[in-house]
Amino acid sequence: MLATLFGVALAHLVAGLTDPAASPVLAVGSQVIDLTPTPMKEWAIQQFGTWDKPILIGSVFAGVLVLSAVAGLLTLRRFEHGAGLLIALVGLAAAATINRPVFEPVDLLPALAAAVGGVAALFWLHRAARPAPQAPEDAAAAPQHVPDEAPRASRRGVLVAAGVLAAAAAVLGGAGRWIAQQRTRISDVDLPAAANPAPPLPAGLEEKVPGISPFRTPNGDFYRVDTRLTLPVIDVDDWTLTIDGDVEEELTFTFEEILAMPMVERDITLTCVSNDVGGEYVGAARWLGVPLKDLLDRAGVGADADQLFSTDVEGMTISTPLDLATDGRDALLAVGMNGEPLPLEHGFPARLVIPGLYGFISATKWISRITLTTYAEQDSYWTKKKWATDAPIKISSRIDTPKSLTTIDPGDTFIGGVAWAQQTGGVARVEVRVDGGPWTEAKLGPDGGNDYWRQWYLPWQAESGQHSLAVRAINGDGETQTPVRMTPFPEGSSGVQEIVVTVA
Ligand SMILES: Nc1nc2c(c(=O)[nH]1)N[C@H]1C(S)=C(S)[C@@H](COP(=O)(O)O)O[C@H]1N2
Ligand SMILES: [Mo]
Repeated sequence: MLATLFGVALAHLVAGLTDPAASPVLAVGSQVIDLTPTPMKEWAIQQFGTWDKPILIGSVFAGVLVLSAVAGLLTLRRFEHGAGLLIALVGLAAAATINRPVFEPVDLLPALAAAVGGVAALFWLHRAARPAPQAPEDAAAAPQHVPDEAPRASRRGVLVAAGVLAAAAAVLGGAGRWIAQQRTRISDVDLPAAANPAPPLPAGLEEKVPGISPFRTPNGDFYRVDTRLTLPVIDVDDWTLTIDGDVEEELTFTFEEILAMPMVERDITLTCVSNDVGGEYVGAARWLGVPLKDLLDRAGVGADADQLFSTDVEGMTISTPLDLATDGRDALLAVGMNGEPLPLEHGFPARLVIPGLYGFISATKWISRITLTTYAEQDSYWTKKKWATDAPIKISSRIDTPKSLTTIDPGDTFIGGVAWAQQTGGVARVEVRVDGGPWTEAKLGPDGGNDYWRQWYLPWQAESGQHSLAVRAINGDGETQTPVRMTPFPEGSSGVQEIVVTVA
């Protein structure tokens, strides 16, 4: 197990220098993600939330360690057998690496490092664990008699070797991570000012209503959803965005060329199709970017396309209905988020942000290509997995405070939260229902525009006992959030959030 740990850590270091996603455990983990059936993936997201990835990586690691223990036992009989099993494990990781959408031969270096490092460490441990060698005559004369000192000496040897390997593994693994992070130089990026800025965002309700989501989500708190287990390494000097397919002229932009285009600033709420009623996968930010229309107009969209098929730097694909992306809404190629370059987690150096559509059909991070094509011709990652291709964000509302299943003090308090209804006139009204009574109109927070969420609150005199609280929103077109429950798959959850709190 130690030998494996060492091999994996050495590989992680090498991956930090080549491509972090080619680190063996992560390559296998990504393969597992891609092979997991959608219902099971949704189940994992519901169960583990944002812990889904650490749990996945932990499980792959645990499996590898169990097999490594078997390799260790085999080594007791014959070194070659244990080493063979380790190499087979590395072979699996290499296969997963080759199977990635973007594969280059250098991506096999981490696996090679894992094999060499793992087997060398195993050999070393194996030797350390062997009884001290006897003089040839002794060994021949009394093979069954092992001197007392020998096992003790070897135990000490194993402990020392184990300690050295564990320490080396920690240093190598940590170094790999650090190197990978250093290679993307986000701080070197200077964002231009917006030619078309957004008005100042009014102060939110967070001062008044403790526990409510802040009107603007800080970048560090913004939810993250993607299929990646590692963040890509991006060199902005090498990064380009290509627009191709059914266009009059195929175009490729450098990051510098993108930054030189006129920028707009927009306040837009982003949410995930996997967000369950009352869930955390929603955030609101001020985005700086180039209108998607400007880029498409330059390339000249052909007559046949009905799909924007975008590809990220790793080959991940996302499809967007062309008619919706170009119907006049503020679809952006964003480079800035809340006054900073996009954080690496959120798509540095550029991503799409399209109001009114769930992120899985609109918000391609680390984007590198936009292909104008048709749904008949090309299926994106989630289309292949039978998720909807046309998925407008449903009218939604969430209770932030009080928290479900908590106990609060009796007396004057607030029920509060956020609601969103993009591309449908925004949130016109929010209503709260206490203990199944009548729907009562809540007070709305400041207006951040129709594509932005709205904070809301209702003063509440909490009396001792158990209470159920429900919320629903009504959009600018007068449409009320449906009470009909739907699961996130295949086109987003629906239903009214109802929570229970105890007042004592
Ligand atoms: N390259 C890439 N972009 C992606 C994804 C992904 O897996 N890969 N996930 C999408 C999904 S499902 C959502 S909800 C949003 C989330 O964006 P965020 O992580 O910045 O909140 O990104 C979208 N863009
Ligand atoms: Mo999503």
